[in-house]
Amino acid sequence: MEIQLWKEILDPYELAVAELKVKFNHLIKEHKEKGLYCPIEQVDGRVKSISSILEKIHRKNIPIEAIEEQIEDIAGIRIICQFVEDIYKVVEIIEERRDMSVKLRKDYITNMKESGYRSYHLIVYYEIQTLNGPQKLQVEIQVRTLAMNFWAIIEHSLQYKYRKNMPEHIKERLNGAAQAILKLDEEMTLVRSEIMDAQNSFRIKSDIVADILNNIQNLYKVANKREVVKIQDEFYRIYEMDDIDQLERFHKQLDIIAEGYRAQNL
Ligand code: 0O2
Repeated sequence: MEIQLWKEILDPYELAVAELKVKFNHLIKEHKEKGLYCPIEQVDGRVKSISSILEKIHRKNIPIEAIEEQIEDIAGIRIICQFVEDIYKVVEIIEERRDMSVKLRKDYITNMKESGYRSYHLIVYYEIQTLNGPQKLQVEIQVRTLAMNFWAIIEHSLQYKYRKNMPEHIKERLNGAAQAILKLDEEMTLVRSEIMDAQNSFRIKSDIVADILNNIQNLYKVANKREVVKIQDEFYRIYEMDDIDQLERFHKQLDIIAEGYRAQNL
């Protein structure tokens, strides 16, 4: 097939990948802004390379006119989560969305592949708008944990290096690593609530600190400079105590002081 024709086929998939990355990243942003834990840690996407499509056509004996119907992963989105539980939450979110519909699910988490590969795959239909009108495309969404992703990336490069002839001792090592990843994800699940608490307190603390610094900066415009320097020193003292209750108390007092100045300047 001519390069120009490949471009015509692949361009809409580029658009689908770009749109979906924006949408899933926006979901992360919305969670953050509402102070909610987001089951999505990171989003990535790609359009399958022509050589990889050709390899699949050859391997699966796909007629050239059936590429778009039979190759379901021309557009690929990868969603990375922190915990295994988050994967199922993400699947639920995708199932409830109105801008895509699920065609197929493959749960390689409960049914680990022989290679040791684990991930949840969804094939969805997603519609894009082009000059020629709407076009419904298939997109593969892979959902996996950070640990599963680490394993899959390494194994994928080794598969590429060795093609079909991966040495037995490397296969064994990869299998051992896959078991270790399984154990790691299980261990992480056991401390999930602790980790989420820690991440939550970190977020609360940085929001309070940002608010305090903003208030101090505004005070410089309206209050006596020596007074503000004293407040600033008090903030550093409390900050170093690493006590969130004290920081919250200081935050409230500073709000009252700032409010007083605002009222005076009306
Ligand atoms: P790339 O480079 O990621 O695009 P097939 O693609 O024929 O092997 P099928 O039934 O079409 O199989 O889909 P399947 O098994 O769900 O796999 C699709 C994609 O999942 C693969 O795309 C990989 O990205 C990933 N995957 C599946 N099995 C493995 C595995 O054992 N190891 C790793 N690292 N990834 C895997 P492609 O086409 O291989 O390539």
